[in-house]
Amino acid sequence: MSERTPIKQERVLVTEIPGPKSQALHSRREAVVSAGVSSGLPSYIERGQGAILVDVDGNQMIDLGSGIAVASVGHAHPNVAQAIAEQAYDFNHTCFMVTPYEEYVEVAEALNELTPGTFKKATALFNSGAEAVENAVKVARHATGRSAIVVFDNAYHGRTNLTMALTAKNMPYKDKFGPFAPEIYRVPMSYPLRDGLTGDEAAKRAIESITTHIGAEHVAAMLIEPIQGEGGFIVPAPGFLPALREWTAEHDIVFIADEIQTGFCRTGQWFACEHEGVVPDLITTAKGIAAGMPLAALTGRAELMNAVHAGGLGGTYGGNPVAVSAALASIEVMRSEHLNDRALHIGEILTSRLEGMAEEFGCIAQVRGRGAMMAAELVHPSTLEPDADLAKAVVSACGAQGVITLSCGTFGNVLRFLPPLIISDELLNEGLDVVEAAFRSLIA
Ligand code: PLZ
Repeated sequence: MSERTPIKQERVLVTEIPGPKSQALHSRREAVVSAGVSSGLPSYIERGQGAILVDVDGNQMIDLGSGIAVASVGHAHPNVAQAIAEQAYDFNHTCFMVTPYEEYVEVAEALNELTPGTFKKATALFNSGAEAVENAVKVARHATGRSAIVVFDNAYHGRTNLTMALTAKNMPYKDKFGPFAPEIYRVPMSYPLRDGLTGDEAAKRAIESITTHIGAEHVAAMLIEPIQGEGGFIVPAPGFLPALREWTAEHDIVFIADEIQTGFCRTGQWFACEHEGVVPDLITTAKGIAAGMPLAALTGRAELMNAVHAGGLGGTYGGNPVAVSAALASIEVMRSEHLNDRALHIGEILTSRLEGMAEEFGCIAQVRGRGAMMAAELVHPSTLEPDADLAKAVVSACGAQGVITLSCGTFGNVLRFLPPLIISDELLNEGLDVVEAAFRSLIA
């Protein structure tokens, strides 16, 4: 394994992207893979290291998406790769519900310590973000005996039946996939660019909606992403989250922070809630936790987590030994390589470069985000009318030049950046040069 040649951290284009081998693989795939699963950039990947992905044609691409905020410690980090390999040789599976193992317990200890809140906590492990969210709802309903769940405009929480119901956007997530789970209520989010409200005003609006339409006493939980991810990297106005946290506490409503995209150093804190000192009752994590191994967690107040009867939570693979070993190695890398500081530094570069582009190109209405979770919202100049076509065109022009970027947003008009937190300034700036050139060529 260690005999592999290191991948130089540089962009190298040897063919068009996608190249001929990728194109051939793509035809093969189209014959056998469900058309319901699509790929943004159909360049087939052979290897990756750090912030570079190498495709089957030998193109080295700069990854500014980290596989949607997952490869935070970089691709194939040697410590993580070694932990995975060693665990694979020890054992791959027992099912924690059948016979347990220490690494699961260690991950629970780490999560209970790292997540906000000094109270006694407990953790349960799962396979995917959606599963962690589903279990958060199960725990909140079980512990409170109430059924209503409050979610927000633009929210994204997953693709399973319950989490589709929790997710806001119809296309592509929900269209014709219903009927959906009941007792889910959507209220307005704070979206400073589009509603112009302060955090307090936006919180008041949301609370009024809950009080009028549901009644606080029926609400089991309020579920919120501290910075909305798929919905458009929407950072609520300051004070919005603290006001909701306070109100939910007054009404014994479980406050659940979905930190699946924002967690694990992504925003320059272990968890994005910490930027405003918000302490959730329950917190869901996944993605960055295990550098790409499927692992998700639900962590929170012990009295809630332990209210559930024995055997009420679980699953065959949840907290798989290889995945938890990868998580322990990843958390150690985050600590030893000071990835919170790196995320803040990356955020400064992204902000100044994107602000520069906003000055030059009238199509950027706002640059926002925190740390290494930054975005530019694209509009038709001098209006707030979303320009989804431009976002799509920029992503595709960057892809063709070997830079992987992502779009998001309720209106599909947000260009987002989620680079691996170990990316060098040089490589990040080179990626952003390509983004800037894409804007220049498309706007002309
Ligand atoms: N909660 C906040 O960001 C996953 C989804 C990509 P899973 N986001 C990427 C797509 O189109 O499927 C996500 C998230 C937040 C929950 C989830 C769901 O996590 O691991 O994809 O189930």
